[in-house]
Amino acid sequence: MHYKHDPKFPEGFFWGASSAAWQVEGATEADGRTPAIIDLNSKTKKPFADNSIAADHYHHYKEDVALMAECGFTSYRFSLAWPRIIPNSDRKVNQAGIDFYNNLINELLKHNITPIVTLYHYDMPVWVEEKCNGWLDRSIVDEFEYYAKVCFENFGDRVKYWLAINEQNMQICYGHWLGVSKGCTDWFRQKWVINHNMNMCSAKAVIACHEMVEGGKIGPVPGMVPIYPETCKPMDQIGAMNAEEFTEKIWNDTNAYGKYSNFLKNYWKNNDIDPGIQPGDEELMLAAKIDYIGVNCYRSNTGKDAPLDAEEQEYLLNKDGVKGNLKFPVVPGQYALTNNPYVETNDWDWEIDPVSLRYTLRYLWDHYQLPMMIMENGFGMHEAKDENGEVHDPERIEFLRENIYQVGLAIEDGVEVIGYNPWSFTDLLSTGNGMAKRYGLVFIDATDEELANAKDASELGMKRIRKDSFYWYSKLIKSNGKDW
Ligand code: BGP
Repeated sequence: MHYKHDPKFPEGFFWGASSAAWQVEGATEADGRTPAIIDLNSKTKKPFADNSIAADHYHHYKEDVALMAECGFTSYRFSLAWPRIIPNSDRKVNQAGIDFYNNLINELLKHNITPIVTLYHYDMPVWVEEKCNGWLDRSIVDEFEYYAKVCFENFGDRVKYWLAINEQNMQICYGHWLGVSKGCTDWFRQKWVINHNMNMCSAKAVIACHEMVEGGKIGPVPGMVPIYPETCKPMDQIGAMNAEEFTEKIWNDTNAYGKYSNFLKNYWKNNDIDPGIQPGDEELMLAAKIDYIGVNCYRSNTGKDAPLDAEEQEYLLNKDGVKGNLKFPVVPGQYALTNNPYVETNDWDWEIDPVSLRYTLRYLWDHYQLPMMIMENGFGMHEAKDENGEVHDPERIEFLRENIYQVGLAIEDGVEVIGYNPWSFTDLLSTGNGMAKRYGLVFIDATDEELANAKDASELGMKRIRKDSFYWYSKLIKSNGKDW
């Protein structure tokens, strides 16, 4: 790739990385934390994704923050574990959970690293699932609002950037995969009730944040996978638009405009779907004005027409890292996703397409004109130490360099981007592939087998090893994006 010019990043641009509690913390039984639904999901899938140790960040947070500071971070995006903060249905706040996050936040601030906090990243307490039937019962809204308020009250004096619910669109699109559909008897229809309940939770959190956090900013964090049409055949363009609507646009429109689009309302009407909107809900959504959009974007997809008589195919994600195992979805009458011959793929069949990040930023800016901060972007790969105990990851450096370059171009295009937080700082558990799919700038010296067999983290060293990408990223961010 030839760089025509050096992209310029604004002064004060946030450079950091990203994580989520259940994927990085471990210590699932420590200091009063109770089980989360994702713990159980992991255990029933296979031991590899068992999160009881993960990267053991819970016990290594000081060392991890020191490494972030050494790298030159100015931001760090992480999530709070709801079952650490409110472990039981009596709603009693667990001081030990508050202390852990206070310590982490204070440690970050000591090193001038701005905390960016996600309220919810897939770890609903089991007690909430039992009480509210997951996201299905409307009572979830009260529980979530209460939890959000506890977080704002305890951390809002120091945390000014908040995110409500991670990748709500992906949770609805892939509800079976992420455990959201548990308890549903008619997922086709009930997912829209769940979606509406999630919107109510977000709206309550947005409003409470503005009321309780001085100078607080809050937004959504959609999982963006931009869709290119496969050909210039007019119906492929409509297929691509449909794919975009049903995988991301419906959610972005709702978040940005505070109301459901005609596209979605007509879809509900035509399919006899009642999302459970109650009096006052639409006013609440409209009043919940988001301040910015957190953007997760790793790749693109390609869409085409799927006629009404096409054979339906469920989206089968590649869960084992053997190329070719992914199966694209076909939704008769709406769209099909398909292979893009112009981009390479990684071992999980994810398109390697840095231009898609510029495309996403341009697209979101054109539609919504809200500032954006990248909250996830990164390269998952099989990795191990070499014989010298070092980890060389030229593919990741290449991926990050090209993606950051595209962010720079988007900024030149006039898009307001305020930060870049790739996934992830240390290695952590991939959603479905544990440590077999690593993303970190820092290697965690533990394999899935070791994590599965160890009684607890103290049996393993959990040593942190800086990868080559750590040094490369450090130079880049210390020069505010000039030193490639
Ligand atoms: C995002 C999630 C993250 C993370 C990432 C990578 O959708 O917000 O939690 O897991 O994807 O995905 P995976 O771990 O499946 O490679």
